[in-house]
Amino acid sequence: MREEILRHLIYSMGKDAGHASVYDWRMALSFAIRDRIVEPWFAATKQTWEQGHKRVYYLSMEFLIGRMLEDAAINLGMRAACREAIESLGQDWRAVVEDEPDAALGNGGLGRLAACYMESMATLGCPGYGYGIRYEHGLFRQRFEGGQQVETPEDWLKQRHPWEFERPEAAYEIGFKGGVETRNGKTVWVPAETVIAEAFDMPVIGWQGKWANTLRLWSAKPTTLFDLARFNHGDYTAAAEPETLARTLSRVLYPDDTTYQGKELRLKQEYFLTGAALHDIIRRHLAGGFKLADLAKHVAIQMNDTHPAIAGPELVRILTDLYDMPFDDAIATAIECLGYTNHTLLPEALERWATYLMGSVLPRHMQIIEQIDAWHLRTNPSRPHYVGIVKHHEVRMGELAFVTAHKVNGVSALHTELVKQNLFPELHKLHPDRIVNETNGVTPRRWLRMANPALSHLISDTIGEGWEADLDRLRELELSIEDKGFRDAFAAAKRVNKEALSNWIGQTQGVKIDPDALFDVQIKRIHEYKRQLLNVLQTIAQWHEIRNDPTADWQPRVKIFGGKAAPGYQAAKEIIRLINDVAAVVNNDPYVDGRLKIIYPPNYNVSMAERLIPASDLSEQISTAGKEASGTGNMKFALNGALTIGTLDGANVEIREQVGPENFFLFGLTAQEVMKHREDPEHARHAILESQTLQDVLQMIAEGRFSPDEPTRYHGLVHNMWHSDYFLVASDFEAYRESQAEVDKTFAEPDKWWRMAAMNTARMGFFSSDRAIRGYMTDIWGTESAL
Ligand code: 26V
Repeated sequence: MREEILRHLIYSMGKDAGHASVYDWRMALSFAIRDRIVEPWFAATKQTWEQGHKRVYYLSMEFLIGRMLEDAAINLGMRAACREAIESLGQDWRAVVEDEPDAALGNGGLGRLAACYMESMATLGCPGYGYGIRYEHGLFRQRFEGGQQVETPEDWLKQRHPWEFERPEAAYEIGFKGGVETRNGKTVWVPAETVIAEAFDMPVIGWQGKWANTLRLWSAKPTTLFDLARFNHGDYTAAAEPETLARTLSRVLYPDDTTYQGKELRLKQEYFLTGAALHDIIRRHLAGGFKLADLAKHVAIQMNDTHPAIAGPELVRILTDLYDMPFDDAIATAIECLGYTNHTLLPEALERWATYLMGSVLPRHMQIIEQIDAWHLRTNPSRPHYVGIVKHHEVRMGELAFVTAHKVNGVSALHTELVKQNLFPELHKLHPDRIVNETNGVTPRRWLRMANPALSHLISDTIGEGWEADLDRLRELELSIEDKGFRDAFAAAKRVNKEALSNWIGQTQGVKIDPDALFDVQIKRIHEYKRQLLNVLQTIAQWHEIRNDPTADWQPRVKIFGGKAAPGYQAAKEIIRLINDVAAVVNNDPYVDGRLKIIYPPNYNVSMAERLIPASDLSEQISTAGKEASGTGNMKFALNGALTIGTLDGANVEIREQVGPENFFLFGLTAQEVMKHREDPEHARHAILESQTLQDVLQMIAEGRFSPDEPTRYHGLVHNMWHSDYFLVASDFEAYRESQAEVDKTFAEPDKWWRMAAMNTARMGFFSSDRAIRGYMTDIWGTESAL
């Protein structure tokens, strides 16, 4: 490795060791690692062609990848060798690894899941491609100014990106707008605008380098470079206009996963991804010498939420308009190929496009959507009149995806039931076998082996190697849990991680924290339904109690928050500010004397999660029941030996089943009780009146105790608590507080705590993304491993 790094430093970077920066070293190391990926990558591609394996295509507007260097090194089994080599060259390993910017091409859970699934498909030898957009700017960077979120553009492509290969030969023209004509009896869409989708490929290497797949990201380019006539006239800005316009399509990721907004650019991005992907899929299929009638035998296409749901109409359009297949055969083929994963029930996040917009941007697709809707009604005459794809001048993308897919899946057992009962009850009745459950999973390579070396070594020492690809084997740890030596080692591994985190927080936040304190962590996008507010209200209550009895024996705690708010989501931004305001008061309160600290490092991302999760004692999974489709952070924490305080929501339900109810801090209303509670318009007032503590907390906020410079700052928030409280923070407050008290009590009994923590790790095997992908392969894709 040393030789190869030096070779790349000189010949790929054009630097000699004496003048190389950390960036140069990182590039040289990345290229040296990349060289080892190329061979298995070619081999996998070749085998897929030769053996005619069925291919899976995962279409997603988001891939939240994070850093790639260390992950690739781990999967190739060469992290230690890389580290030795780089250190022998006088460089600091962590500094080199951490020089890499996160590839943040996603908002949160849905995008990170796509990245975990790509890694598991490669690990399992499931021949597959991810298709996405090569956003020039990923998710915005977050700073705090006076406690408030400020967004700045993210710039991950400013430096060279060593993990991608540009493929100028893989390019397709993508059209928009224009009209539909009939020529020689054939329907022809004549677009008014076109752009080129150019492919950039990233290899995705599986565990032990046995298989590699491709993540193909599309970048938008103009069909005509610039207007030469205008340029020659000296009008340089106008000459570059077509270029600027085209590039807009892959310029930035939409940063809002909260509320659906019917923005034309977003619809264009969605079709840009989907159109390019489908052309590529069809080209590859035909190049293999297969017939279009056999498409579904060779191709499975998964739609990650409805964002690529134009795939149904697009496939029908290609098959009918371009290849003369009769409509009924085309729709049958499309349905056979397509699967649709639903990731949210929140009505405000469900996509609906105004028919005038769809008709203007994609006129031919609009016709086909109407045709599909009519066909569905014709073939399902009992369909109620109020059900359909096009209703009230809107195209409902969920219904479209449902009708054009042979399988629709939810992402946890509870969520899937709610998809059946609440989201698509009528369609479910018409197609009772279509909805299936595929509970989410996370890749143990990144989220345990890579992020938590201390615990990984302990696991390998205890049960031997190989658990990374066979996570159910963690159960073997149970045999050691009664062994005091093992529990001490488990606690020691956590302690190492907590010390590292304390140092990092000291350096970056300038706050000193005690590694012996209980580390209580809530990291995720800021959403009202995720109830960071509940957490901060309980924190205030805790602070108040300490102040009232400063000499009592309080369990020291560090409350850590992380997460971004969508730029336009005012309520979420207010919660961020409140957390920071409370932190400023609590962290400097002499009465508290360091026993309660609130830390909110800005710009939470995948890399920060990798730091925080292995160092956590308590995982906050406290959403209003029925609102969190699954959660995946919850899985990463429990796998790393944090205990969960949580509601019966999403995958929490299954985590609790797996680890055992005695190893989980459960509180709060159930999904059914939540619905019942909402029937009482005064539920919040009643709940607040029943809790003196909550009244006190709200009173302090309203009086400006945390915003002395502007006492009225949170009047709106407090008013909303009394009069609306849609997410039932008040109704769950006392239960949450009691549960937190139970946490403190348990943490004070290390013997009990570490038994519970180790049980969590031992029983989390089910939540490997390998298990999830196996489920997709058998239930939805009909594919087998090529290994
Ligand atoms: C919706 C929209 C609306 C249109 C504009 C852009 C945009 C981007 C994303 C979304 C959907 C967000 C849905 C989502 O991330 N769901 C999360 O999916 C996770 C993986 O299944 C799951 O664990 C989380 O519970 C769920 O909130």
